[in-house]
Amino acid sequence: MNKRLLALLSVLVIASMALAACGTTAATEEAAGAVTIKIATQSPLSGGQSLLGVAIKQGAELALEQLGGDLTGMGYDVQLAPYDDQATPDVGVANAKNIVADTDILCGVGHLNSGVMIPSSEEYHTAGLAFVSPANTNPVVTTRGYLEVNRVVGRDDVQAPAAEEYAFTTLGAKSVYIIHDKTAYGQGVAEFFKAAAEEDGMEVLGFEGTEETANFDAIVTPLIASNPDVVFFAGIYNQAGVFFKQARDAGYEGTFLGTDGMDSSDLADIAGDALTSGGGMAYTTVAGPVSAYPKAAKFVEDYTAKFGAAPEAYAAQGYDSMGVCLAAIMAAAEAAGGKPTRAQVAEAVRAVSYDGLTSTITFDEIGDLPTAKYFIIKVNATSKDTWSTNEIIDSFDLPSPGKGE
Ligand code: ABU
Repeated sequence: MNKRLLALLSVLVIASMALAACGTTAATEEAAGAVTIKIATQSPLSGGQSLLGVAIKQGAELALEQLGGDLTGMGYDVQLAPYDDQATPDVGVANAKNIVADTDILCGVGHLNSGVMIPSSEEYHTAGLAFVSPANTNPVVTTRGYLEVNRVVGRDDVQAPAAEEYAFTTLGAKSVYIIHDKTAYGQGVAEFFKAAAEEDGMEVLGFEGTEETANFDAIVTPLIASNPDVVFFAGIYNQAGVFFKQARDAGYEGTFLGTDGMDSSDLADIAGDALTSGGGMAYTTVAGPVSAYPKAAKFVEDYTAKFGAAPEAYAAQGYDSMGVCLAAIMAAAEAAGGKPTRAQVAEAVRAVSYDGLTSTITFDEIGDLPTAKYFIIKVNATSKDTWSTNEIIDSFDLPSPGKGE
Protein backbone atom coordinates (compact mmCIF):
# COMPACT_ATOMS: atom_id res chain seq x y z
CA MET A 1 0.00 0.00 0.00
CA ASN A 2 1.46 3.37 -0.98
CA LYS A 3 1.98 6.14 1.57
CA ARG A 4 -0.79 8.38 0.18
CA LEU A 5 -3.44 5.60 0.39
CA LEU A 6 -2.27 4.74 3.90
CA ALA A 7 -2.66 8.37 4.98
CA LEU A 8 -6.18 8.53 3.49
CA LEU A 9 -7.19 5.33 5.28
CA SER A 10 -5.86 6.69 8.58
CA VAL A 11 -7.93 9.85 8.15
CA LEU A 12 -11.05 7.75 7.48
CA VAL A 13 -10.46 5.54 10.52
CA ILE A 14 -9.89 8.57 12.78
CA ALA A 15 -13.01 10.27 11.40
CA SER A 16 -15.18 7.21 11.99
CA MET A 17 -13.79 6.83 15.54
CA ALA A 18 -14.57 10.49 16.22
CA LEU A 19 -18.12 10.01 14.92
CA ALA A 20 -18.60 6.99 17.18
CA ALA A 21 -17.29 8.93 20.17
CA CYS A 22 -19.78 11.76 19.47
CA GLY A 23 -22.70 9.33 19.45
CA THR A 24 -24.69 7.99 16.56
CA THR A 25 -26.77 10.21 14.31
CA ALA A 26 -30.51 9.78 13.86
CA ALA A 27 -29.80 8.62 10.31
CA THR A 28 -27.42 5.86 11.36
CA GLU A 29 -29.76 4.85 14.17
CA GLU A 30 -32.63 4.71 11.70
CA ALA A 31 -30.58 2.59 9.30
CA ALA A 32 -30.16 0.08 12.11
CA GLY A 33 -33.98 0.00 12.67
CA ALA A 34 -36.40 2.52 14.24
CA VAL A 35 -35.08 3.86 17.51
CA THR A 36 -37.67 3.99 20.28
CA ILE A 37 -38.19 6.95 22.54
CA LYS A 38 -40.89 6.68 25.23
CA ILE A 39 -42.55 9.35 27.30
CA ALA A 40 -44.27 8.15 30.48
CA THR A 41 -47.38 9.44 32.17
CA GLN A 42 -48.24 8.71 35.81
CA SER A 43 -51.65 9.67 37.21
CA PRO A 44 -54.67 7.89 38.71
CA LEU A 45 -56.32 5.98 35.85
CA SER A 46 -58.56 4.03 38.22
CA GLY A 47 -60.36 4.85 41.47
CA GLY A 48 -62.22 7.90 42.74
CA GLN A 49 -59.82 10.51 41.33
CA SER A 50 -59.47 8.96 37.88
CA LEU A 51 -61.55 11.64 36.13
CA LEU A 52 -58.62 14.04 36.59
CA GLY A 53 -55.93 11.40 36.20
CA VAL A 54 -57.36 10.22 32.89
CA ALA A 55 -57.63 13.87 31.75
CA ILE A 56 -53.87 14.27 32.34
CA LYS A 57 -53.09 11.11 30.39
CA GLN A 58 -55.45 11.96 27.55
CA GLY A 59 -54.12 15.51 27.26
CA ALA A 60 -50.60 14.09 27.00
CA GLU A 61 -51.71 11.46 24.49
CA LEU A 62 -53.31 14.09 22.23
CA ALA A 63 -50.17 16.24 22.40
CA LEU A 64 -47.98 13.30 21.43
CA GLU A 65 -50.25 12.56 18.48
CA GLN A 66 -50.30 16.22 17.34
CA LEU A 67 -46.79 17.37 18.22
CA GLY A 68 -44.66 14.23 17.97
CA GLY A 69 -44.23 14.49 14.19
CA ASP A 70 -40.84 16.23 14.26
CA LEU A 71 -39.23 13.40 16.20
CA THR A 72 -40.97 10.81 14.03
CA GLY A 73 -39.58 12.70 11.02
CA MET A 74 -36.08 12.26 12.47
CA GLY A 75 -36.63 8.52 12.39
CA TYR A 76 -37.69 7.93 16.00
CA ASP A 77 -40.58 5.73 17.06
CA VAL A 78 -42.09 7.88 19.83
CA GLN A 79 -44.39 6.02 22.21
CA LEU A 80 -46.57 6.88 25.19
CA ALA A 81 -45.98 4.76 28.32
CA PRO A 82 -48.98 5.37 30.61
CA TYR A 83 -48.90 4.23 34.27
CA ASP A 84 -51.76 4.18 36.80
CA ASP A 85 -50.55 5.47 40.19
CA GLN A 86 -54.03 4.95 41.74
CA ALA A 87 -53.50 8.22 43.68
CA THR A 88 -51.45 6.10 46.09
CA PRO A 89 -47.84 6.88 47.08
CA ASP A 90 -46.70 3.23 47.25
CA VAL A 91 -48.12 2.46 43.80
CA GLY A 92 -46.58 5.64 42.36
CA VAL A 93 -43.15 4.72 43.73
CA ALA A 94 -43.40 1.11 42.49
CA ASN A 95 -44.34 2.41 39.02
CA ALA A 96 -41.54 4.99 39.20
CA LYS A 97 -39.00 2.17 39.75
CA ASN A 98 -40.33 0.45 36.61
CA ILE A 99 -40.31 3.73 34.67
CA VAL A 100 -36.68 4.51 35.46
CA ALA A 101 -35.72 0.90 34.63
CA ASP A 102 -37.04 1.36 31.09
CA THR A 103 -34.13 3.12 29.44
CA ASP A 104 -36.22 4.13 26.43
CA ILE A 105 -38.21 6.51 28.68
CA LEU A 106 -36.60 9.94 28.36
CA CYS A 107 -39.22 12.19 29.97
CA GLY A 108 -42.44 11.93 31.99
CA VAL A 109 -45.72 13.74 32.63
CA GLY A 110 -47.26 13.45 36.11
CA HIS A 111 -48.63 13.21 38.74
CA LEU A 112 -52.05 14.44 39.93
CA ASN A 113 -51.31 14.10 43.66
CA SER A 114 -48.41 15.87 45.35
CA GLY A 115 -48.35 13.09 47.96
CA VAL A 116 -47.56 10.66 45.13
CA MET A 117 -45.27 12.97 43.14
CA ILE A 118 -43.00 13.80 46.08
CA PRO A 119 -41.83 10.22 46.84
CA SER A 120 -41.98 9.07 43.19
CA SER A 121 -39.78 11.94 42.08
CA GLU A 122 -37.01 10.74 44.40
CA GLU A 123 -36.73 7.84 41.92
CA TYR A 124 -36.81 10.16 38.90
CA HIS A 125 -34.16 12.38 40.48
CA THR A 126 -31.83 9.47 41.27
CA ALA A 127 -32.19 8.18 37.70
CA GLY A 128 -31.77 11.64 36.13
CA LEU A 129 -35.17 11.35 34.43
CA ALA A 130 -37.03 14.62 33.80
CA PHE A 131 -40.70 14.86 34.80
CA VAL A 132 -43.06 17.70 34.11
CA SER A 133 -46.01 17.98 36.48
CA PRO A 134 -49.30 19.20 35.08
CA ALA A 135 -51.02 19.47 38.48
CA ASN A 136 -48.90 19.19 41.63
CA THR A 137 -49.08 22.27 43.80
CA ASN A 138 -47.35 21.41 47.09
CA PRO A 139 -44.21 23.60 47.35
CA VAL A 140 -41.97 20.62 48.26
CA VAL A 141 -42.40 19.23 44.74
CA THR A 142 -39.91 21.85 43.53
CA THR A 143 -38.26 23.31 46.65
CA ARG A 144 -35.98 20.26 46.92
CA GLY A 145 -34.28 21.86 43.93
CA TYR A 146 -34.09 18.74 41.74
CA LEU A 147 -33.14 19.40 38.13
CA GLU A 148 -35.50 16.62 37.00
CA VAL A 149 -38.68 18.01 38.64
CA ASN A 150 -40.70 20.78 37.02
CA ARG A 151 -44.32 21.90 37.02
CA VAL A 152 -46.54 23.97 34.72
CA VAL A 153 -48.90 25.20 37.46
CA GLY A 154 -48.72 27.42 40.55
CA ARG A 155 -48.21 26.54 44.20
CA ASP A 156 -50.25 26.03 47.36
CA ASP A 157 -48.31 28.65 49.31
CA VAL A 158 -49.89 31.13 46.89
CA GLN A 159 -53.33 29.61 46.19
CA ALA A 160 -54.27 28.82 49.82
CA PRO A 161 -53.58 32.39 51.01
CA ALA A 162 -55.57 33.58 47.95
CA ALA A 163 -58.50 31.39 49.11
CA GLU A 164 -58.21 32.85 52.60
CA GLU A 165 -58.15 36.39 51.25
CA TYR A 166 -61.31 35.64 49.27
CA ALA A 167 -62.99 34.32 52.45
CA PHE A 168 -61.84 37.18 54.65
CA THR A 169 -62.07 40.15 52.30
CA THR A 170 -64.69 39.27 49.69
CA LEU A 171 -67.02 37.11 51.78
CA GLY A 172 -66.31 38.97 55.01
CA ALA A 173 -65.90 35.68 56.90
CA LYS A 174 -65.05 36.02 60.58
CA SER A 175 -64.72 32.30 61.36
CA VAL A 176 -63.61 29.13 59.58
CA TYR A 177 -63.62 25.39 60.18
CA ILE A 178 -60.73 23.70 58.35
CA ILE A 179 -60.78 20.05 57.26
CA HIS A 180 -58.00 18.28 55.36
CA ASP A 181 -57.42 14.83 53.92
CA LYS A 182 -54.08 14.12 55.68
CA THR A 183 -52.19 14.03 52.36
CA ALA A 184 -49.15 16.18 51.57
CA TYR A 185 -51.44 18.32 49.41
CA GLY A 186 -54.45 18.62 51.71
CA GLN A 187 -52.58 19.10 54.96
CA GLY A 188 -50.21 21.57 53.33
CA VAL A 189 -53.05 23.64 51.88
CA ALA A 190 -54.89 23.57 55.23
CA GLU A 191 -51.83 24.84 57.08
CA PHE A 192 -51.24 27.68 54.60
CA PHE A 193 -54.91 28.70 54.89
CA LYS A 194 -54.82 28.54 58.70
CA ALA A 195 -51.69 30.69 58.93
CA ALA A 196 -53.26 33.34 56.68
CA ALA A 197 -56.56 33.23 58.62
CA GLU A 198 -54.78 33.67 61.94
CA GLU A 199 -52.82 36.58 60.55
CA ASP A 200 -56.08 38.27 59.53
CA GLY A 201 -57.67 37.53 62.90
CA MET A 202 -60.22 35.08 61.52
CA GLU A 203 -61.36 32.64 64.18
CA VAL A 204 -60.27 29.07 63.40
CA LEU A 205 -63.03 27.00 65.04
CA GLY A 206 -61.70 23.60 63.98
CA PHE A 207 -58.71 22.00 62.24
CA GLU A 208 -59.31 18.31 61.48
CA GLY A 209 -57.54 15.75 59.32
CA THR A 210 -59.57 12.77 58.12
CA GLU A 211 -59.29 9.89 55.67
CA GLU A 212 -62.99 9.08 56.05
CA THR A 213 -64.83 8.79 52.75
CA ALA A 214 -68.36 7.71 53.69
CA ASN A 215 -69.64 8.88 57.10
CA PHE A 216 -68.57 12.33 58.32
CA ASP A 217 -70.84 12.50 61.42
CA ALA A 218 -67.84 12.82 63.73
CA ILE A 219 -66.84 16.06 62.00
CA VAL A 220 -70.23 17.39 60.93
CA THR A 221 -71.67 17.36 64.49
CA PRO A 222 -69.05 19.67 66.09
CA LEU A 223 -68.93 21.76 62.91
CA ILE A 224 -72.68 22.47 63.04
CA ALA A 225 -72.35 23.29 66.74
CA SER A 226 -69.58 25.82 66.09
CA ASN A 227 -71.43 27.36 63.10
CA PRO A 228 -68.47 28.78 61.14
CA ASP A 229 -69.01 31.38 58.40
CA VAL A 230 -66.97 29.21 56.02
CA VAL A 231 -65.81 25.60 55.88
CA PHE A 232 -62.48 25.19 54.11
CA PHE A 233 -61.97 21.64 52.78
CA ALA A 234 -58.36 20.95 51.77
CA GLY A 235 -58.39 17.77 49.71
CA ILE A 236 -59.83 16.19 46.60
CA TYR A 237 -63.36 16.35 45.19
CA ASN A 238 -64.33 12.70 45.64
CA GLN A 239 -64.00 12.95 49.43
CA ALA A 240 -65.10 16.60 49.71
CA GLY A 241 -68.31 16.05 47.73
CA VAL A 242 -69.60 13.44 50.19
CA PHE A 243 -68.68 15.68 53.12
CA PHE A 244 -70.38 18.79 51.61
CA LYS A 245 -73.58 16.84 51.03
CA GLN A 246 -73.68 15.44 54.57
CA ALA A 247 -72.86 18.82 56.15
CA ARG A 248 -75.64 20.55 54.14
CA ASP A 249 -78.12 17.76 54.90
CA ALA A 250 -77.28 18.21 58.60
CA GLY A 251 -78.17 21.91 58.39
CA TYR A 252 -74.93 23.81 57.66
CA GLU A 253 -75.90 27.05 55.85
CA GLY A 254 -72.52 28.78 55.38
CA THR A 255 -70.05 28.73 52.47
CA PHE A 256 -67.88 25.81 51.41
CA LEU A 257 -64.43 26.69 50.13
CA GLY A 258 -61.61 24.65 48.66
CA THR A 259 -58.63 24.75 46.33
CA ASP A 260 -57.84 23.09 42.99
CA GLY A 261 -58.54 19.57 44.24
CA MET A 262 -62.24 20.51 43.95
CA ASP A 263 -62.01 21.18 40.22
CA SER A 264 -63.85 18.22 38.76
CA SER A 265 -67.32 17.84 37.30
CA ASP A 266 -67.68 14.70 39.45
CA LEU A 267 -67.89 17.04 42.48
CA ALA A 268 -71.25 18.30 41.21
CA ASP A 269 -72.56 14.79 40.67
CA ILE A 270 -71.52 13.78 44.19
CA ALA A 271 -72.59 16.90 46.12
CA GLY A 272 -75.51 18.12 43.93
CA ASP A 273 -77.31 21.18 45.26
CA ALA A 274 -75.23 21.22 48.45
CA LEU A 275 -72.88 23.32 46.28
CA THR A 276 -75.39 26.07 45.52
CA SER A 277 -77.69 26.09 48.56
CA GLY A 278 -76.87 28.12 51.69
CA GLY A 279 -73.77 30.23 51.15
CA GLY A 280 -72.77 28.12 48.13
CA MET A 281 -69.31 26.93 47.24
CA ALA A 282 -66.17 28.46 45.69
CA TYR A 283 -62.63 27.31 45.10
CA THR A 284 -59.27 28.61 43.97
CA THR A 285 -57.47 26.80 41.19
CA VAL A 286 -54.18 26.81 39.32
CA ALA A 287 -55.86 25.32 36.23
CA GLY A 288 -58.62 27.58 34.96
CA PRO A 289 -61.49 26.33 32.85
CA VAL A 290 -60.13 25.71 29.32
CA SER A 291 -62.32 28.61 28.14
CA ALA A 292 -59.95 30.90 30.08
CA TYR A 293 -57.05 30.05 27.74
CA PRO A 294 -57.46 31.79 24.35
CA LYS A 295 -55.07 29.36 22.63
CA ALA A 296 -56.98 26.27 23.80
CA ALA A 297 -60.08 26.50 21.57
CA LYS A 298 -58.84 23.98 18.99
CA PHE A 299 -57.55 21.73 21.78
CA VAL A 300 -61.08 21.60 23.26
CA GLU A 301 -62.52 20.63 19.85
CA ASP A 302 -59.86 18.00 19.14
CA TYR A 303 -59.95 16.55 22.65
CA THR A 304 -63.74 16.31 22.66
CA ALA A 305 -63.76 14.69 19.21
CA LYS A 306 -61.10 12.15 20.20
CA PHE A 307 -62.26 11.22 23.71
CA GLY A 308 -66.01 11.91 23.55
CA ALA A 309 -66.12 14.36 26.47
CA ALA A 310 -64.91 17.89 27.14
CA PRO A 311 -61.52 18.22 28.85
CA GLU A 312 -61.55 18.22 32.65
CA ALA A 313 -59.07 20.21 34.75
CA TYR A 314 -55.40 19.45 33.99
CA ALA A 315 -56.07 18.00 30.51
CA ALA A 316 -54.64 21.17 28.90
CA GLN A 317 -51.77 21.10 31.41
CA GLY A 318 -51.17 17.43 30.50
CA TYR A 319 -51.02 18.51 26.86
CA ASP A 320 -48.54 21.29 27.68
CA SER A 321 -46.41 19.03 29.87
CA MET A 322 -46.09 16.58 26.98
CA GLY A 323 -45.34 19.53 24.67
CA VAL A 324 -42.46 20.52 26.97
CA CYS A 325 -41.11 16.94 26.97
CA LEU A 326 -41.26 16.73 23.17
CA ALA A 327 -39.66 20.15 22.63
CA ALA A 328 -36.86 19.26 25.07
CA ILE A 329 -36.20 15.83 23.53
CA MET A 330 -36.13 17.43 20.08
CA ALA A 331 -33.67 20.14 21.18
CA ALA A 332 -31.49 17.58 22.97
CA ALA A 333 -31.55 15.20 19.97
CA GLU A 334 -30.50 18.00 17.62
CA ALA A 335 -27.69 19.09 19.94
CA ALA A 336 -26.48 15.51 20.44
CA GLY A 337 -26.85 14.53 16.79
CA GLY A 338 -28.78 11.43 17.83
CA LYS A 339 -30.86 9.93 20.60
CA PRO A 340 -30.15 12.09 23.65
CA THR A 341 -29.37 10.90 27.15
CA ARG A 342 -31.74 11.48 30.07
CA ALA A 343 -29.29 14.03 31.44
CA GLN A 344 -29.37 15.96 28.16
CA VAL A 345 -33.18 15.90 28.14
CA ALA A 346 -33.39 17.04 31.78
CA GLU A 347 -31.13 20.02 30.99
CA ALA A 348 -33.21 20.81 27.90
CA VAL A 349 -36.50 20.69 29.86
CA ARG A 350 -35.15 23.16 32.42
CA ALA A 351 -33.95 25.46 29.61
CA VAL A 352 -37.17 25.25 27.56
CA SER A 353 -39.19 28.18 26.28
CA TYR A 354 -42.35 26.48 25.08
CA ASP A 355 -45.37 28.23 23.63
CA GLY A 356 -48.12 26.18 25.27
CA LEU A 357 -51.91 26.30 25.44
CA THR A 358 -51.91 27.64 28.98
CA SER A 359 -48.88 29.97 28.85
CA THR A 360 -45.42 30.40 27.42
CA ILE A 361 -43.67 27.90 29.64
CA THR A 362 -40.24 28.56 31.09
CA PHE A 363 -38.86 27.29 34.38
CA ASP A 364 -36.95 29.06 37.12
CA GLU A 365 -33.91 27.51 38.82
CA ILE A 366 -36.08 25.07 40.84
CA GLY A 367 -38.51 24.09 38.07
CA ASP A 368 -41.40 26.45 38.87
CA LEU A 369 -43.07 28.83 36.45
CA PRO A 370 -41.59 32.25 37.26
CA THR A 371 -45.17 33.57 37.28
CA ALA A 372 -48.29 31.42 37.50
CA LYS A 373 -51.98 32.06 36.99
CA TYR A 374 -54.54 31.59 39.78
CA PHE A 375 -58.34 31.65 39.54
CA ILE A 376 -61.24 31.97 41.96
CA ILE A 377 -64.26 30.03 40.78
CA LYS A 378 -67.82 30.18 42.09
CA VAL A 379 -69.70 26.92 41.59
CA ASN A 380 -73.11 27.16 39.90
CA ALA A 381 -73.27 23.51 38.84
CA THR A 382 -75.39 20.94 40.62
CA SER A 383 -74.66 18.13 38.17
CA LYS A 384 -71.82 17.04 35.94
CA ASP A 385 -73.31 18.36 32.71
CA THR A 386 -73.58 21.92 34.09
CA TRP A 387 -69.98 22.16 35.39
CA SER A 388 -69.13 24.65 32.62
CA THR A 389 -71.64 27.13 34.14
CA ASN A 390 -69.24 27.79 37.03
CA GLU A 391 -68.03 31.40 37.03
CA ILE A 392 -64.55 32.85 37.14
CA ILE A 393 -64.86 35.49 39.86
CA ASP A 394 -61.26 36.61 39.63
CA SER A 395 -57.91 35.62 38.14
CA PHE A 396 -54.43 36.93 38.72
CA ASP A 397 -50.79 36.25 37.87
CA LEU A 398 -48.45 35.92 40.83
CA PRO A 399 -44.70 35.22 41.03
CA SER A 400 -43.40 31.95 42.39
CA PRO A 401 -42.23 32.22 46.02
CA GLY A 402 -39.03 30.39 45.00
CA LYS A 403 -37.07 27.97 47.13
CA GLY A 404 -37.58 29.67 50.51
CA GLU A 405 -35.77 28.38 53.57
N1 ABU B 1 -53.02 20.30 42.95
C1 ABU B 1 -53.81 19.23 42.43
C2 ABU B 1 -54.26 18.30 43.33
C3 ABU B 1 -53.52 17.72 44.19
C4 ABU B 1 -52.07 17.78 44.51
O1 ABU B 1 -51.22 18.61 44.14
O2 ABU B 1 -51.83 16.89 45.28
